[in-house]
Amino acid sequence: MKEKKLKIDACFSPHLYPVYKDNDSIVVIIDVLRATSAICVAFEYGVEKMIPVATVEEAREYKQKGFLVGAERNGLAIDGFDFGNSPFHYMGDHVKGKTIVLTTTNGTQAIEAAKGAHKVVIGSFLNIDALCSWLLSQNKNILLLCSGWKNKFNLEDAVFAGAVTDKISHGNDNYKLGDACLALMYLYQMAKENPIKFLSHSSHKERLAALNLKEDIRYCLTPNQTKVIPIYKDGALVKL
Ligand code: 3SL
Repeated sequence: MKEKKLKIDACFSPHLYPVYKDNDSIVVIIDVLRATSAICVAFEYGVEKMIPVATVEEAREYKQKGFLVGAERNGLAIDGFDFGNSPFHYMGDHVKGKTIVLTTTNGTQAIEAAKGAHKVVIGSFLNIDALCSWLLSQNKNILLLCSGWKNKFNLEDAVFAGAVTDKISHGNDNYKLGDACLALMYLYQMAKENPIKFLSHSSHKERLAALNLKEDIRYCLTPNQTKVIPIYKDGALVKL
């Protein structure tokens, strides 16, 4: 008898997550520009725990209780908090051993949507190879959840989901690819020669470039800066 294949699929926005969700998939949260990149950097620099929250109000309550808090909306750090959403804000000894609360426009919304899943992990170009090796070792269905922009499709998360699909399925026919991640894999194959150029007209890249965040973009698109894989457990992200 033929062995049943594992599934890998992609979901274009948190809003669509209820359509794709099942009880058995590992969900990879993707917000390449910039939340999941910033989270990977924070763990690389030794943060102990990150508490993702969906709203600025919740973030403010944590701040009032004395927590360190990162808060971003529409690409801008919000006044009165300790960090924004740039990976560079989380580089250095100041995050080591700390618990940091984080709210962002899209990334923490995707975590919120998926938090009841079997396992929820954080993906970015910065940890892509470590993430793919770990996913392969788990022998489970995979759902790539793109944070998008305010529940709409975005190109950079789509390209990353395509890259993960490509790496996982290359020479490996244990996985059955859903149409969404098949489409994103073809997209990645067009983008991979020069992802920065491919994304040059994408809405979020233009938005961040207008905010003078070109260095953030370049860094967030640089593969394999870390081997850490943040995982969601008991209401917080911790290092796997
Ligand atoms: O929405 C998010 O989570 C952010 O990554 C958006 S931004 O890169 O800070 O604009």
